[in-house]
Amino acid sequence: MISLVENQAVQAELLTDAVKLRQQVELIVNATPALDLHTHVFPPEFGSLYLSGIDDLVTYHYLIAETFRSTDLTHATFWRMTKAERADFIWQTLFVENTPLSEAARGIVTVLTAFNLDPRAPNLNEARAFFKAQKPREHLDRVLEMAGVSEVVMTNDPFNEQEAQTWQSGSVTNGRFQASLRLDSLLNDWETVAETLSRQGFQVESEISDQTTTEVRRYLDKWILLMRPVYLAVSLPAEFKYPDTDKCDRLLHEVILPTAREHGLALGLMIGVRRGVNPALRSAGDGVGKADVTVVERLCVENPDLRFLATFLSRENQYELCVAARKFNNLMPFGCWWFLNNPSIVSEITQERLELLGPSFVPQHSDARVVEQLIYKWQHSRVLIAETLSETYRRLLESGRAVTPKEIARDVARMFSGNFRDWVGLSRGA
Ligand code: RAT
Ligand code: ZN
Repeated sequence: MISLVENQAVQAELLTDAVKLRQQVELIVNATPALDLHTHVFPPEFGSLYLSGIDDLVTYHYLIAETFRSTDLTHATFWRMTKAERADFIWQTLFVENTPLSEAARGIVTVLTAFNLDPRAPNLNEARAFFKAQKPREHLDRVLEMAGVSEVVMTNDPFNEQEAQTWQSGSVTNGRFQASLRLDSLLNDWETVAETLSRQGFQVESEISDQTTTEVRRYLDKWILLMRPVYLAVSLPAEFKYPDTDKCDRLLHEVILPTAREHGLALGLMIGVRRGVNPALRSAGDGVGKADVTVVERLCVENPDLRFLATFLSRENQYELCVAARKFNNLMPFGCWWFLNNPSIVSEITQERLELLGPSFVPQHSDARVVEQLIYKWQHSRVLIAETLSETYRRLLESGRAVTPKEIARDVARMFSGNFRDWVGLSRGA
């Protein structure tokens, strides 16, 4: 990363020239470390959950969905292939027979270029050899450095057996990987969870009795102690209502909100997914739906002592989320989630948020699953955030208020990490 000019006089200089202003914004955005508040990456101690290298990159579920738009291959045949065969097939389809124009495909090109690998290669041999030669821990350090990411927040599911075993083995030590306790199974698939909890010796029933809520609470307390999450998180369907009359609502009211309160944990809400729209695509088969932003307003008004992080999947919900955040200072909008993480939409959402909220939001998270994705997701986002921010400062300059490099650095640091750290009570050590 480029180091910032430390000189006090330069830091305090008023940037009255639009070209110089833009250069400074780019420099500062590129040099400011980001705390990535929502990812699906794991450090190497999680064994096969640590995803890295060309086969994991090319078989990203975003690219699997795109591949089926350019092939006649059946889903069943594709799923019968090994991971390496799938990667070869996707490479051939999206990168050799077609031009990698989509954002997820361009991301692969950015990663290959970052490691001096040929993005026009006829096959994956060179890339495979390169990634195979890397030592996981050193490679991870290098990737985080290249991505300009100081810390990442994982998505941690205690109902995933492999993950649970790693936590229980006591081998989780990597300080740059923070945990977030994911509640999807609990809130969206209660019947399965009730069976699992019973097997683990918790006295729960399918019906949500007082004993059941006490036991679920005991389960969560145990995992909070083990994982030390920086927040609780859940993704919710587009149809999510609050309040409601279903089991999800009872668990939310009687277990999740009290747990967040008593542990002083923020609750992350990711709303608007429609799971399994096309089951034949498996993990690539989820879709989007327009949700109701007033659910978040109600959660905020009823729980003024709790802090909520929120992101919506539908483009149509973004403006309403900004307006809700203007009304509730216990609501922190974050990121351009999943199908929104495309240049045109990231620019639009970032501008909308700056106009309505100033610097009081978190512009981006990566949602990376494979560590090297951090490189492209942050590189692409930084370009867009710098552009939008420059334009915002330029308008301010036109109105008669120039900014200094010091002020820009303060704003960017706030958006890239400070807002989140303050929200969840993470120290500013990194
Ligand atoms: O963006 C993604 O990778 C999605 O598959 C989901 O993981 C989503 O981000 C989620 O956290 O549910
Ligand atoms: Zn995610």
